[in-house]
Amino acid sequence: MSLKEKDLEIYQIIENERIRQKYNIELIASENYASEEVREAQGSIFTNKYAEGYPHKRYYGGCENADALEELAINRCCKLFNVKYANVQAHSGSQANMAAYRAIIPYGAKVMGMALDQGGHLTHGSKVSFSGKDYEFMPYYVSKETEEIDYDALEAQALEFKPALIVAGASAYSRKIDFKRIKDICDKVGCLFMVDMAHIAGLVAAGLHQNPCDYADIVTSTTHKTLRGPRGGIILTNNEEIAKKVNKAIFPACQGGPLLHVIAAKAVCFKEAMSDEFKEYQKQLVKNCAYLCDLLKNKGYVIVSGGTDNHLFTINVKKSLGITGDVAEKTLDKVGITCNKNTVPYDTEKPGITSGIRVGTAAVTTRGFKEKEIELLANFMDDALRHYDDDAYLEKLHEEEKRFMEKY
Ligand code: DSN
Repeated sequence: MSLKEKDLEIYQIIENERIRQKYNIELIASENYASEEVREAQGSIFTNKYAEGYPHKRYYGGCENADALEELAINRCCKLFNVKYANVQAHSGSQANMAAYRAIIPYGAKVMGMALDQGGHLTHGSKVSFSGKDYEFMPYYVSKETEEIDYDALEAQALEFKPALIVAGASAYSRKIDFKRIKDICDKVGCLFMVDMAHIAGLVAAGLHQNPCDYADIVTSTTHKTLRGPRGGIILTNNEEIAKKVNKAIFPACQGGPLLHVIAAKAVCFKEAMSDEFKEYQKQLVKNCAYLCDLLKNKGYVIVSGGTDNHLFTINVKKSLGITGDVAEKTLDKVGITCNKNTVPYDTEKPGITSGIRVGTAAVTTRGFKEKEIELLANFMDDALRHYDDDAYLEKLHEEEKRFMEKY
């Protein structure tokens, strides 16, 4: 029997989501459309299997296929990121970060991470996340003038604060991060270096950004953003001792049995990410992002840091149009364009309101958007945002948007 016949309520909700995903223009920078093959692996019978432990060291019988699967996933992951050791069991980016911290620093250790309201991640020291509770985090900031990471200020701060670890990586930062420069700071301070490359993992895999594995002691990532795999996490390192500690930190310290069906999907995603087609996709998504950013700038929008080097940028809608990020997000929602409100550096609005919206092109590029579509998208966005208080107009625009998305 099919799900539709057995459980119509759930079937219907999934179907509604399929329709939403088909007709909406997805601009959330951390989302993407995984391939059918990734979803087939994730929906496979590996969901039935328990396999606590690691390949050939399990606490359950019947793990021969689980071992083959996880070994292949690890090998593909190491090859993709040119790194010696990979843990592919982390259920999410947050859990990857939790295990990474546990592996390399003691409770209460001093850590520096990018300020959340300037583009950092929740798990890089926010007081409402375990990270800000378990460790003594000190945020570092972007320059008020350039809105780019102020590496000199970071260095001065680090020399004074003397952290045990500096974390790099962001969820809303549109510029290339100079991992080498931060590694030099870590060496001066005598501390460890961790990179959370969740947002740019696809760009790193395609060789478009510095590979943090060349500089950091430990690298974490999710697999579902620009990497376009299933939702999940990975932890990478070139250091054998750290690798051993990471494995123990994931299991049994932070997690139980691995999600083998997700590991199967991760392995499929790693293979896809080694292809020429994937490299072309990454180049196109960066091109689309820069083009969309330029078009909006030419229409008078103020972009945080003035531009983008990756798959996302943040529009300061308050400076651009005098509206909040919350109003902008809701307005775009009304015309079928999905994005998220986002703080801008030194924001005066609360995190639930914000002065900005974050825009990413990973998902629309997967849908086949190129220059022509990006031009139409910029026009849609501009038209909608300038009519934020005209629901009748927005409704008309939404109908147009749906007809447009029919083709992709
Ligand atoms: N919350 C995710 C994002 O949208 O970027 C990861 O930080």
